This record gives sequence, C-alpha cells and structure tokens, in this order.
Amino acid sequence: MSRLPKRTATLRYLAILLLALAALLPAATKVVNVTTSQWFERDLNLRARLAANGVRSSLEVSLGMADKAGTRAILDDLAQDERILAVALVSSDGEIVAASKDYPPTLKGEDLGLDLQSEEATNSRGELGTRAIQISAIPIEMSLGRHHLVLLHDLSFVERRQSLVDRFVWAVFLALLVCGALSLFIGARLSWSEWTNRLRRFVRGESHETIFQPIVTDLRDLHRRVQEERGGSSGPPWTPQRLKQFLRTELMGERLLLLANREPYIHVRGDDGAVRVMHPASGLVTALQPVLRACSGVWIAHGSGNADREVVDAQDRIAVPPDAPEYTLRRVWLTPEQERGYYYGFSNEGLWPLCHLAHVRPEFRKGDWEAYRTVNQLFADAVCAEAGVDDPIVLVQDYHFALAPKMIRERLPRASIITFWHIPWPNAERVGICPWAAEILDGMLGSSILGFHTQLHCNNFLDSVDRFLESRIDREVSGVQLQGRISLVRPYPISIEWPLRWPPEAPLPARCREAVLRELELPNDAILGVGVDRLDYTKGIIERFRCIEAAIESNPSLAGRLCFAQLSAPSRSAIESYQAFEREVTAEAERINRRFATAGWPTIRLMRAHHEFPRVMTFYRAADFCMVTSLHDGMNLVAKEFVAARDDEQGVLILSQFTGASKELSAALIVNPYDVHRSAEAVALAISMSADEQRTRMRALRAVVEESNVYSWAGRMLMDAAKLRWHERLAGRLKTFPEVRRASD
Ligand code: ADQ
Repeated sequence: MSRLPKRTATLRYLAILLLALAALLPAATKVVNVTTSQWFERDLNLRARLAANGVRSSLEVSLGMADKAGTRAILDDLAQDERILAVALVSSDGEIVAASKDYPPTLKGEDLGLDLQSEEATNSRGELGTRAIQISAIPIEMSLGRHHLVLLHDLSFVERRQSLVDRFVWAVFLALLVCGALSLFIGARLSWSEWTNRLRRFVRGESHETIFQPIVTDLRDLHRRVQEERGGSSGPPWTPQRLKQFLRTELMGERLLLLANREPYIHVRGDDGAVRVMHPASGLVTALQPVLRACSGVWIAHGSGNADREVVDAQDRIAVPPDAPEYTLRRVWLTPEQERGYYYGFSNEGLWPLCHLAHVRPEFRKGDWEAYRTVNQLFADAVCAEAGVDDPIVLVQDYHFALAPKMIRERLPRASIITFWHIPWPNAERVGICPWAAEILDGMLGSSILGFHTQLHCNNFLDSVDRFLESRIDREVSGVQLQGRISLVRPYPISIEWPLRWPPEAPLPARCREAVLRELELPNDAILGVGVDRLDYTKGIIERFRCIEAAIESNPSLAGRLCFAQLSAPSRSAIESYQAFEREVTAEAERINRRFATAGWPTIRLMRAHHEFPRVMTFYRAADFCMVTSLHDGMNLVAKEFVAARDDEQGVLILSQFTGASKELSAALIVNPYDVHRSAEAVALAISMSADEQRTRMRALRAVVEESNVYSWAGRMLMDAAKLRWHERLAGRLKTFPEVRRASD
C-alpha cells in the first residue's frame, strides 16, 4: 500500500483540527475576557467595601469633630493603595464632603452616575484622562446621616492582565494544536498498522472478527469476477510453459522425481529379434507423461520389458522419449517373485479390488504383503539415490507405493512428497478388510500432500485415518497431523493434456470414419459406438455389451445398423480373476453377435489388443458415441480423451455415474451401468440426438477438459507443495511447528 493515501488522510484530519481550533479561539478569548473582568470587578467591590468598613469609625470621629484635615488624611491614606486613584466622601445630597488630594475637583457628586440614595453599594465605569476607571460608592451609615465613600479604581491593571490572559489562551491553543497533530500522526500510524495486521490475520483465516466480513465478501466477489473473466481458472490457463515457469519461479527450478510402477516406454524384443518401444495402456502414464515432458526430471519405474536392461546405462537410466529426449527414465529391477507378490499379489489382488466396488473379493496374503514392503523400500531407496538434494520434490503415484512416502521421509525428512492415489478410496469399513490397513495409512501419511480424484475419496480417507490411527484430523484445513507433521488431503481431479498431442497429419473426423468403416467392413450408414479400456472387471464392459443388446432389443431396426467397437488392452493377465473376466467378455460378445447374426456382420467388435495412440484417436473421431460404463473408476481418462478428440464438436459421451469424471463432465449422458434398461435408453438418445444438441453438449464438455487439463492438475498440486514448503521453511526458521492454514488458498 502506498504511503501517499495515508499521509493525505492525516493531513486532512490535521486541517480539520486547525479549522476547529481557529473557530474556537475568538469565542474562547471572549469568554475568558468577560469572566476575568467580572472577577476583577467583584474583587474591587470587595476591596472597596473592606476599605469603607475599615475607615467608617475614624471618619465618624473626624467628621464629628469637623476635622477637615483629619478627614482628608484618612482619605489620603486610603488612596495609598496602588489600585485606588482617589477617594471622596460624598453626602447623601451629592456634595463632596472631603476628598483625597488626587481627587479631581471637577468630579461632582452628580457626575458620578451613581444612585446616592441607595442603601446598597453601586458601581459604574468611566474614564479619568486616558485611564479607564471603576467608580464604587459604598454607603456608610453615620450619626451625621448616610454618606457614600466614593473610590476611583484604576482599571489599567485589568487591561494588562487581560492581554496576558489573551496571550495565555493563544499559547494554550497552539500547544493543543501541536499535541493534537502529534497524537493524530502517531495514532493514525499505530491504528493503521494494527488495522492492517488484523485484516491480514482475518484474510488468512487466523481470526474471526466479523467486522471484516464485508471486506472479505467483496474480495471473494472480486476474485470470482476475475476468475470468470479469465474463463473460470485461477490465473492464466495451465500450459506446459506455465508449468515450467511455475517450477522455475516458485520451486527454484527443482527437478521432479516421479515414482510410478508403470514405465512410460517399454522396450520389447519381438519374435523377429528387433527391439521395439511400446507405450503402455495406462491412465497414469497418459496423465503423467505430459507433465514430465514439461518439467523434466526423473521417472522411476519398474523395468518390465524383456529388452529394458539392454538399453539402459550403468545407472539403469535412459533418456526418453526415445526420439526426442526430455527427461530421464530410471528403471528398477524386480525378481519374478517380488513382482508376483508386490504387483500381482498385494497391489492387484488385494488393494485394487479393495478400493473398487466391483464385487471381486480382495485377497490378502502375508507373503504378498512382505514382498510389497520389500519392493516399496527398493523403490524408496532408488528415489533417495536420484534425489541429489535433501529436499527434493517427489511425486509418488498410486496404490503400488502406499508405504514408500514414509520410507522416503525417514531418509529425506525435508522432502516435499506428493502422493496421488489414482483409484477410489473406499469407506472406512471396507478399508478395515485389509489386515494391514493401519500400516498402509501410516505409510501414506509420510506424504506432505495426499491427492485423490474427488472430495468423497478424501473424506473416506480421513474417516479411515480416524478409525485406524492415533492422529489429529483437522477437517478445516483437510489435513492429518501425525508425529508433529501435517499431511494435507486434497482432491485434484486428474486430466489429460490440452490440446492433445495429435500428429499433424491427423485425418479429419470424416476421414477417420471412412477408414474405420472400411476396416470393419461396415456400410456408410452404420452407427458406430466405441469403448476403449484395459480388460478390467471394474470397467463395466459386460454391462456395456448388455446395454447395446438391450438397445437393439427395444429398437430392432438397429440390428444390422449398430456396431460397437470395443478396443480392449489385455491387462494383468497373470491374475486368475482377469483371465476369467476376459473369457466372460469374449463369451458375452460372441453370444450377442450370435443373437443378432442376421445383421450380416458382428454387432460387437472385440478388438483385444493394445492399440497405439493415433489408432485409438481414429476410433474416437470416427464414432457416433463413446461408452464409459465403469462399475467404479477413480477418474477415467477415456471419457476425457474422447471429448478432446472431437474438435468437430460432434459425438455423444455416455458416462457411468460411478466414475470420477462424471462429477466434472455433467453434459454427458450420465448412466447407471447396472440399470441396463435406462442405459439402453441413453444409447437410443445418443443415436437420435440432433447435431445441434451434440454440439452444445460437446462444447460444454470440451470447455471443462480444456480448463481442467493435466497441467492444471499438476500445477495445483505443485502450488500447494510450494506453499507448504514455504510454511515449513519459515516454521523451521522460527523454530516453531508450522501452523498450516489453507495451503491452496
Ligand atoms: P486406468 O484404469 O488405466 O487408470 P483410464 O483412466 O481409463 O484407466 O485410462 C486408460 C488409458 O489407457 C487411456 O489413456 C486409454 O486411451 C488407454 N487405453 C485403454 N485401452 C487401450 C487400448 N486397448 N489400447 C491402447 N490404449 C488403451 C487409473 C484409474 C483411473 C484414472 C487413471 C488416471 O483406474 O480411474 O483415471 O488411473 O488417474
């Protein structure tokens, strides 16, 4: 805040004070003068009366003896007083009986302007030469009759005193002015800084003085309007450049260390002996790859390809992407037993079904748990070895590494550890199924920030901590305090890059449609639906097929026109429940295809393969509608990819209400995949939807994904981490525990 407005305000108050004093001064002087002159008059009268009483008996004697000289001597004595100029004794008929020597002979009784018949003392004002005088007549009762002792008082001392009083009044006013100005300056300064401090404390949420509520309401309003003007985001849109810039300015250009089980590039030696690079079908990789490309750093992951070891250097590192390196991939090797226990066992037969409400029983085996602990330690060690500093920023990804945050924290207490849980977090009762629930929670709370896709998952996590750990939960800041450290628990809905890294030669949607219809040998008027998923029982693929079946059932004219292409990447095939699921999906597709065999071509096209990115995009752009019918899904990026692929603003998204994405993409047709009948109605609605309505919905969906892209996901987490780092460093400097308040505000 500039000093100028503060000074101007103080000067204004000073001028008001000056004017007020200037207006008061004449009145004050007048009042003081009148009052003092009344005091003096009263004083003189009193003196006159005292004098008269003092000489009354002597005068009576000298008058009785007709002793004129004696009488005059008495009066001369009286006139000795410095304030009495002259004295005369006047008879009741106004005759001067005797007078002191300085009594003006011309001043006769009738000239005195006094009532000489009065029994009371009387006064009048007059002048003697140039002097102002007061004339007092004091009646004296004597045996010779009533006389008046007339005293001429010198009033020049009154004038002298009054001018003294005037000067004194001026001096008092001047002193008042100086003191007023000084106290105004000091008071203004003190109250200004006190007020600013109180306001700051209130804005930071450290006090609750309702007096400031209107200001904060105005601030919020202003902030909201600024946000609206910027298209709803806090600040300019998040781009790779903004993310990079943010890292440089707010996090001092720190490298990111990213820990994830899945590697972004897998080197595989094919049957022909050549080494190929594969991109795994993984939502986590889809989301994090653009972030690491933007920020550089190290991605630490399990080396899972059969040619992975052949291409790394002595430190198990390789620069990626292979064609234009932007960051480092550090591979960690696992024995087959470790992989079986940690990955297939504890992570995917235990935690995955535990966290997804998809009716597959979680399996918890002690051997798997031990492998999980060992492998978490192995990866935590790799992170610490790559850190290079004692306070790195580590992004721990997913349920494979629940214990790693605490293990990293033990070796690097000053690290900023952001853990993101990509799958749902169930309610506390379900969490209790895991025999090591407390250890899992304790391990995760080694993080500085714990991120989930939705607020519901955060709430479930806090409830679980409440149930299984001795800790302090601060619901106001959404954090858990454990062993003197706080972990913030926040929702960060994940997303995809925007705009999509779509090859420049990407065909227009119409060309994509032609290509797909040709490949699937479909007629030009075919209605094409698409589904893209890993072959996972949580994705609701069987429910999706049944919904297509029900749509044709209720509208038989769709048979022979509606084709549903399901791109399914095999996933976790070593696990029995996944093998069974794959068999079930295949059988269900075959059954439906047999049922509508009269169509001339299979209704369900189950394309069981991992498809490279451009091909997936071609299907998105070719489709009339895309179905995401997960039974439970943390977010689901397929929904967002479909929306991002449709720059023609056509196509309809049918989206399960059990995905995190449905909380953001409300312009989709939201369905309950268990309700096959209603979901089939949604398919019918999608097929018959006008181009205008498709455009309106698609525009709304695209606006959401554009604004909440993966850079904003990473940016918001890193912003919170930066604030937390700042708080912790400050607290460390002050040697107090960090009082963390709303790190994301
Ligand atoms: P996933 O369960 O892997 O992710 P999802 O978010 O749908 O699920 O992402 C799947 C990704 O794999 C997409 O990028 C998709 O294009 C790709 N993919 C799917 N099938 C494919 C195929 N056959 N060929 C090639 N690519 C294919 C987990 C959670 C989700 C969460 C993400 C990110 O389960 O809920 O959204 O992490 O946090």
